[in-house]
Amino acid sequence: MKYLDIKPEVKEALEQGKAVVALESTIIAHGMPYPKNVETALAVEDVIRANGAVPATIAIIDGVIKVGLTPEEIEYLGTAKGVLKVSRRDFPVVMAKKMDGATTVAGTMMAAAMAGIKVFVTGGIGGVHRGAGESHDISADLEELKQTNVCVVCAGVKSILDIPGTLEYLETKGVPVVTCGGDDFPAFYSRSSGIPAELREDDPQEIAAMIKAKDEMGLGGGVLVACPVPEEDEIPFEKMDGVIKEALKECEEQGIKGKRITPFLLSKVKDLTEGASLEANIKLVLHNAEVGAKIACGLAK
Ligand code: PSU
Ligand code: MN
Repeated sequence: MKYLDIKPEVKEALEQGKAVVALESTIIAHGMPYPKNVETALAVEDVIRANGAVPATIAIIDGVIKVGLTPEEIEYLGTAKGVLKVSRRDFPVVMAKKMDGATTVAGTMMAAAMAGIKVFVTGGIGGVHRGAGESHDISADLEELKQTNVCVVCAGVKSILDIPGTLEYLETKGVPVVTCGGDDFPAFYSRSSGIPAELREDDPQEIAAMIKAKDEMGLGGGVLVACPVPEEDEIPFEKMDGVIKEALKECEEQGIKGKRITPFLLSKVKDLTEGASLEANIKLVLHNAEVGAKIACGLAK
């Protein structure tokens, strides 16, 4: 496919049935300030390699989906202006107009599936927004998890969203949700969202076995693995609560709508916590990378 360019190292690993882990680029272009964004992206790739898998960071450059970026391309994305946030509905225009794009969870899942990558590591996914009953604001990430066969490893869902609503939606769509390393479904910065996990499995090999069983049954769609942030890096739920209420209030006051809502809330939270959230964010992604690489190795066996 002329829109897909798989880096030689990644292509070779896939052909040989080796473990490959996809990584997203929204976190580089929109999620963290320079130079932490580039440093983190490279450090995450190192963790994937140290755990026996090949990293494939995914983004769109000049209207081509790059599966596996060079360090120079990561640096470019981390500094370039005007990089679009690309979810499923944005691909056609970005390809046709040969634009640059950072892929969301939904966008990265699509690209990973096209390349034949089964595991994808990120920080947090989008979900059902608070007040979605009125606004119908439900992230395309959830629909993608329903239809695209990729395992997404994250640190749960930020409480800028309606977390119970997000879990209900995933259940309705038939998406298996596994918590790895804690009794409760995690809330990104905080180890617990207050909602007990329906399914806890701490062994990445067992998670790989579930994914294999799902594939052997011919069930489509993804799997969501949620790993609580390491204890020493967490920001307690109560502490984040005030920050998130403030961010939601400003979002409403400023009349932010559509695809701009999530980036607005994320950057507000970052400002209000004065950098503490950034450190937690980096640590949780590195942790997810370790779990994701182990699952990918389990699948490659
Ligand atoms: N939530 C986070 N961090 C993120 C995102 C969400 O905690 O970086 C980004 C991801 O790229 C996700 C996207 O796929 O936001 C969801 O945006 P929306 O709500 O507009 O679908
Ligand atoms: Mn939305």
